[in-house]
Amino acid sequence: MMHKTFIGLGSNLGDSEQILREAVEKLRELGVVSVSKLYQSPPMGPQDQPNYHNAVAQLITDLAPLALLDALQSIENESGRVRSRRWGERTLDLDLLLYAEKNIINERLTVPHIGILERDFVVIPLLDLDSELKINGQSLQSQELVQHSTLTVLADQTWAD
Ligand code: A4P
Ligand code: MG
Repeated sequence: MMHKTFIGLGSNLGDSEQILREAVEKLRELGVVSVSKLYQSPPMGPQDQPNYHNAVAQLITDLAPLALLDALQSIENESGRVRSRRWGERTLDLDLLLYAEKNIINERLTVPHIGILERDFVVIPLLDLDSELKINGQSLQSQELVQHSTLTVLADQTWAD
């Protein structure tokens, strides 16, 4: 059975655009992928770190949630990710934002991903992929932060083609 999922992509170390492009290539091995525009976003958390490149991918996959998380973490590790401080800089961060309409809470996974609705670098790319999207009945389009975006568009939705 196929499931519609959304993956948040972020990078603020190295050649971020290239790193995100390679991550999308690897996601294509897991199912059918479409991507949002590519954005630049000021850092949430410690301010003494570079701006982020952010995007969201829609992935239609038959992987179960934890198998998908394993795959995402493998891709992060292959990109040479080094974990530093909380909310700190990283070469590649892949977050499982949404998995079908599921609510999941266990030791390894919280879905929907925590803080989605407070992060313009997640909400705005999600809207590129589905302008009608709702999370737990809440319309994304109507979120206040959509009107006060801090994002800059770096490239249109063909950036990862
Ligand atoms: N985990 C639980 N739920 C999930 C999920 N839905 N998706 C667990 C992915 N992982 C999930 O993650 C730590 C653990 O979370 C994993 O082992 C997994 O089992 P991590 O990626 O190693 O840690 P992290 O990413 O450093 O977590 P943290 O500190 O919560 O960071 P966030 O929330 O990912 O935020 N500013 C801008 N502008 N753009 C960004 O993309 N990203 C961050 C990181 C900070 N500031 C940013 C951005
Ligand atoms: Mg993460």
